[in-house]
Amino acid sequence: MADVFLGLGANLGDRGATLRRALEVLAAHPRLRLRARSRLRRTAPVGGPSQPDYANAVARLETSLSPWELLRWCQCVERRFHRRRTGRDHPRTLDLDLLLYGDWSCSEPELTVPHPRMFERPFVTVPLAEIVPRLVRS
Ligand code: A4P
Ligand code: MG
Repeated sequence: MADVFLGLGANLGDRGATLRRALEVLAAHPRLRLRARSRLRRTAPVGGPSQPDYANAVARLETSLSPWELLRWCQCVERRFHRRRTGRDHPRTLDLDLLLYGDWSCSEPELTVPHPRMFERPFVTVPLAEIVPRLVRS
């Protein structure tokens, strides 16, 4: 079983309801178990065009899915919440980022883990520190 961290973000539609429901849908996979989730936070958008504020959260899961299987499952859940890919950093109903997958690493364009920008972004580090204080130095 791998110890996995996912970043969740939404800035279109009912952001809070989407993140809560998305976590339920994600964790309903028979090979995934939700271990911890941060509170939802409202955050100002970083990068991209002018767009609404985000709701962000981080979740810790345990899984027997491979990293690539987990990426595909995340993309499937994004589609279920009507995610449309209009461009990088554009507003979205749901974004699921694979932040960490145990101590595994990969730098393919389709899957870069650890997520390359995670430690620069307070909308990731703040909720991450809430659930695993030792992972993030303050
Ligand atoms: N991909 C590569 N590595 C990963 C990974 N570790 N996890 C690939 C998930 N996907 C990964 O993703 C584009 C491609 O990245 C996918 O095909 C996947 O195979 P995407 O979700 O379509 O595009 P994106 O999310 O716009 O791009 P990216 O690079 O993931 O952006 P980020 O880093 O997710 O940033 N401001 C606030 N306040 N809160 C936010 O949540 N999010 C972003 C997007 C910008 N500003 C934000 C927030
Ligand atoms: Mg993304």
